[in-house]
Amino acid sequence: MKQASFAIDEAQALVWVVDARKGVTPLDQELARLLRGTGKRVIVAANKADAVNWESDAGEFHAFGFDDVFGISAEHGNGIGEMLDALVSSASWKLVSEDDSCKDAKTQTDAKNERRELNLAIVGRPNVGKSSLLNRLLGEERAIVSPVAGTTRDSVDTFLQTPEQIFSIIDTAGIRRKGKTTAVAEKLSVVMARKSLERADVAIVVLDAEQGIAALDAAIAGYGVEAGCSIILAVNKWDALENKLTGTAAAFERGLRDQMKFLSWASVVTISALKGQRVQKLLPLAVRAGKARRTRIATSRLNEFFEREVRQRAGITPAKTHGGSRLHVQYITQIAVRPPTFVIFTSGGKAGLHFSFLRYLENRLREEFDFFATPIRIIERHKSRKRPAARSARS
Ligand SMILES: Nc1nc2c(ncn2[C@@H]2O[C@H](COP(=O)(O)OP(=O)(O)OP(=O)(O)O)[C@@H](O)[C@H]2O)c(=O)[nH]1
Ligand SMILES: [Mg+2]
Repeated sequence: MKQASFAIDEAQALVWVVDARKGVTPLDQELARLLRGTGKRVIVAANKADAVNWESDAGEFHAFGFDDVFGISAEHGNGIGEMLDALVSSASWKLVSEDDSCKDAKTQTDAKNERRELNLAIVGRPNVGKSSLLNRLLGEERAIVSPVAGTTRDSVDTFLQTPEQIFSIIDTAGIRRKGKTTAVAEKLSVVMARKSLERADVAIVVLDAEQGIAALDAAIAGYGVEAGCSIILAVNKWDALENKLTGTAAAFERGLRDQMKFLSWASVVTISALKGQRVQKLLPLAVRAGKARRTRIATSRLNEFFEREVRQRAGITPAKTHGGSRLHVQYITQIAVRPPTFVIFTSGGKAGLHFSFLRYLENRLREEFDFFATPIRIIERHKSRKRPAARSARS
């Protein structure tokens, strides 16, 4: 203990390793008090988190009141990157108090922003104008750093620097049609899109206004969501639509949103890569969407929001009553960024938050914290009352 206290004195920040499988023990509570007393920044590393639930396993350790809690597996390496990110990104090495924690989170985002480039993927089915759009973006900005060959032979990353941000833009390679049927080319375009999306923060999904929205567009956009990308829907070839009236764009957008209901939160812009119309809107939107995607909300703020917007509102119930017992929400915490991922801890009743409840919560989270054009994930973590027995059965 003497050695430990010497190490604590010397340290700028403390990484406190707890056992995720055991959960919170009385000794942990004791230690938490001690560590809080040092006034130093404490990062809680909940080790041995299980392979599937490694993020949410850490959740109960939020109860200590430290802002940074990460589920990690020292053995498999899960979660370590996120934890190190948090460790090095903070400019202030003090214990974050309830009031300034949100300000700190914002500073963290800003500091990261300056250093990290934003990975943009331009995806879409064949011939919608992806390459034309990239060329137009580069032409408008006139600030190309250098084109660099991508990791695969098929796509090329281009770096673009604006005063605000460095972008790495992937133009998803087209498939040469020669000898290939349209059906094959379309299938391949999905494969290529998925490859680009894997590395992207923000996806610009290019659509063809002339041809209208196809099932393939929704499939590609869906993979973007699955990959956790922020989504901007760029309705291209707007110049080619004849007889446009004032309401045409709004009507098109309505139809588009109707066909892609799962993307109600995505940003939509009508553009012409050929003529350059509104192309200049894309990068600022991407910056905003990228920022939203890595926003971290302090647990204290989240629960204040939850109390005010969910718990106190009449008529909002998390789930149906089950055998006379009701599901209770204990608290909510954000366990990851890129994209923002939340865990809701529930107890009693039967696990399974209602779909409409989750939707309401997602919408309110979006409004409250400006999660612009980014997917949000919400995970339920249900605790039966007899937790220790369930746990030991697993190990
Ligand atoms: N009218 C009009 N035509 C466009 C626009 N953007 C692209 N095109 C045309 O659409 C065709 C395909 O453009 P590309 O930029 O090669 O499309 P792509 O998505 O990169 O195609 P692949 O790489 O083969 O999948 C070309 O003939 C372009 O001139 C636009 O805004 N308006
Ligand atoms: Mg192309």
